[in-house]
Amino acid sequence: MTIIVTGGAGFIGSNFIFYMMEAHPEYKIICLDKLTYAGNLSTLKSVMFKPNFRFVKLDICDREGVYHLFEEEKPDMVVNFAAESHVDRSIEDPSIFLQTNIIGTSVLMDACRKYGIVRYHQVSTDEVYGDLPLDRPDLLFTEETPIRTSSPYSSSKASADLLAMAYHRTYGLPVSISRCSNNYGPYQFPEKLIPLMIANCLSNKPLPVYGKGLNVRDWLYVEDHCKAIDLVIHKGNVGEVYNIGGHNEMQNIEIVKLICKDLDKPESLITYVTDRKGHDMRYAIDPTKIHNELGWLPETKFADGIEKTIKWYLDNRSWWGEIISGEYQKYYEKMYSNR
Ligand code: NAD
Ligand code: TDX
Repeated sequence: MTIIVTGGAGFIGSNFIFYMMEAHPEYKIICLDKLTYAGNLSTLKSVMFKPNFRFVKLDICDREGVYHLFEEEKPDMVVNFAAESHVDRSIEDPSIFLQTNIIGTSVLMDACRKYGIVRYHQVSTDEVYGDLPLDRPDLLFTEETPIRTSSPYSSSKASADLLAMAYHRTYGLPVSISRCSNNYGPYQFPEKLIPLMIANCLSNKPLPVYGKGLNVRDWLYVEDHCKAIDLVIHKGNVGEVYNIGGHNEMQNIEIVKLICKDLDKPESLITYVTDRKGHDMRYAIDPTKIHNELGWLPETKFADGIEKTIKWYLDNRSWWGEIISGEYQKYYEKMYSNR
């Protein structure tokens, strides 16, 4: 079995590669990644020279390059993680989100049609369902919840999902889609809530909480997400959507306070800043379908997952230290100074 994993130099894609190379040592894994600001080749150093692994620097929008790779490798499956993934960046400038997340997805699926494939899997997000009110804890996103997006990011992801379903219906492409809640764990880029707060705490910098910090996210440890995708691509039905979530809703402010406590830093570092435009209030996934059909359940308790994550950032300062000392500085200044 040969699997192309796109976006494998990013957060979830790299964790998926590590997971798959352990779980299926007989598979060949090809990582296709453009190495944008969010992709980091050093993340893959432990697998880079394994005989059943290949890294290819390529943009998923590059049709000729993608077709050439398919011709060479004849993959059995494609798992598409490649995306522009940060909501705040999409609010600043949507264009690259439309290019990579929509056009890139169509190029990959065209290659799958042209060369034949047993499965194309689209890694999507709970953000395609919009948000839920804070005062209705009984409401959860199911696979039947209508698409109702808020940000350019979520709109681009929803567009890709619609295209994937259309390729299944029109061309019979064996497509599956998973929509996951917020992930956390090792190798997450420090622009996202949890690693940003850990990195700022460790540098005694202010902790910028948007609005009142009451927004709720449903946190899932990244390895549990990887296990779910492994199940969906092997045992899930084509033409189906599977929601993946941790049943672990928490307010942003609770998370930030917990990180302060764990790192023994004062809560006085917390600074309330101007809210994100169009900020979704609450996400909460109902994972009943994947549980009933494929037997998946999240295995990592939040208390254990966050402890492992904080320890990872403490033990791997050079990984994120390099990132925050480069281009990222300019981004941070632009997004957070005078906010
Ligand atoms: P990430 O930003 O950490 O990584 C994205 C990777 O894609 C990077 O390695 C980047 O170089 C690569 N990439 C970007 N544009 C590319 C292009 N045009 N061609 C090839 N490679 C390109 O993202 P992540 O957090 O690991 O998310 C991975 C996927 O999971 C995304 O599709 C995202 O929408 C989805 N998702 C993420 C979360 C989360 O909590 N992080 C939750 C649900 C779904
Ligand atoms: O500095 C911050 N302060 C803050 O209060 C940042 C970066 C975030 N926040 C808030 C905004 C959100 O309510 O924390 C929450 C989480 O923010 P992000 O880490 O940016 O994640 P989110 O916007 O929820 O989206 C994530 O989950 C779904 C991923 O980035 C997406 O790729 C995924 O689809």
